[in-house]
Amino acid sequence: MKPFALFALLLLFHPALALAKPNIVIILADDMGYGDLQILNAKSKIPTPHLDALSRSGATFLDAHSGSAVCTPTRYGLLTGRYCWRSRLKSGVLFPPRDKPLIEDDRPTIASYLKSHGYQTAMVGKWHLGIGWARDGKGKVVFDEPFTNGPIEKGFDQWFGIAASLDMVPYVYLRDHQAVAKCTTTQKAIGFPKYVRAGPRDPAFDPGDVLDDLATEAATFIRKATNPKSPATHKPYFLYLPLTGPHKPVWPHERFVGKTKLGPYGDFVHQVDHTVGVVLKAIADSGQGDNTLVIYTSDNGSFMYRRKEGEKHHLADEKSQGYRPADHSANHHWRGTKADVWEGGHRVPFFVRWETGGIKPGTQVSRVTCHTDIFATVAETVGQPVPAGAARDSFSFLPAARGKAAEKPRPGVINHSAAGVFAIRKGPWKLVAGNGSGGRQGPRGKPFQKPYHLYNLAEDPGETRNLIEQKTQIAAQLEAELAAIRANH
Ligand SMILES: [Ca+2]
Repeated sequence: MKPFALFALLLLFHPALALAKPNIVIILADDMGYGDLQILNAKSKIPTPHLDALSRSGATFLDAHSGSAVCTPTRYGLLTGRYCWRSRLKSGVLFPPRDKPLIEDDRPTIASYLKSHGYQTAMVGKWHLGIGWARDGKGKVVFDEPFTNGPIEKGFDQWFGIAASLDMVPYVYLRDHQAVAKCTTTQKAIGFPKYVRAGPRDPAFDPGDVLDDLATEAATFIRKATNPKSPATHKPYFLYLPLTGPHKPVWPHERFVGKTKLGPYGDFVHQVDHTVGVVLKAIADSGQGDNTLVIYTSDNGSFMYRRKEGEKHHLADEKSQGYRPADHSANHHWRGTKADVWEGGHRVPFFVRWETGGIKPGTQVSRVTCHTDIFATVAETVGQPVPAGAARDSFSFLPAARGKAAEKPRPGVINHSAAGVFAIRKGPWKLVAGNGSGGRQGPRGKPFQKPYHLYNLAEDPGETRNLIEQKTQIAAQLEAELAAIRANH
């Protein structure tokens, strides 16, 4: 045999040699705030050792943003590299089973892209992008029958998880194209913290077990995908792991209850950290951890409010959905909360680790980044181009994670609130094209209603001094760029 042919054969059959492309793991927490993590908020009393260690072992993006301040649109933007406000969903989230699948039929996703480049692709966790449920003769959704147009149709070889948020129907696990059990009971509505809506439920489904079940499923997938005896092992893997917490229901497993002094929410954040630790251990145990790109982030800010002295708060009454700043600042010093166009709505934890990819431990990145950028980053990681017309709002942050300057500046990052208020970020400047939060904090205001807001986040991170009257030229430039990005389909 000629030496070249022998080398080619070795590449084919020797997993360590053939695995030039890295494994890719994206872990997306649900509603975890920037201030929930000790590595980002030194005053936080919630132990988050696994996430703190992940941050230290790679690049920490200090100015990263979810594509939206709520669940569904962020997930659309992350998976497609395209802002969700370009889709049919202009505000709010999908509600199952009413709403039809959101990702357009021919739209590439990170999963379909990686599958086309030879990856094993798995999703474990919360979908919340709509499912094509089966319907009876009267058009009523039947959760027990096989469904279509879920994660499998969007590029995942396999899926285990839940349809939408953990406080939404149906309360049953779904695997690939079918529920794992029948919903033979009805869940009654429960108030905060264990908030759930009423609806169909598998009697064996326990919200307190979900984070553990997702961790077990993810670890099992990683073990199988990297098993040297498996015929698929020569393929790298992609795991998308959207966790269900610390979103409501705030329902920590009993072994975490009381582990922090910050009530159920603190205990639940601590459990999310533990859950990530289980998955990181599986990655390390696979022996392929160094060549695994791990991205950890959250889909929007925390829903916990700031309480003033004298107001009800979570430590005095766990039914209260807010902390006094002296106890905990779930969204750190950022203004507002989940759903808002203010920083608290979408400034999120963002850690990127890839040791053999040249990302050095302890790297801190100040570049403004958005979840939509993950698609182009993944493409650069794999070394293959983004398909024509795909991921139009995606700009690779891999050079920044490697501590290098980008070849060209990123266009402004668009922030979008639950009610559809736009903002644009460029350098230190943020223009809000509306007259309020567009979310939960008052005044809520309306999209494109004046007076607009302009802030210099370098000098005023808390968005307290509106400079719209003083800096008219900067405001006009940002307004023009926002209009150009929105018009450029
Ligand atoms: Ca969320």
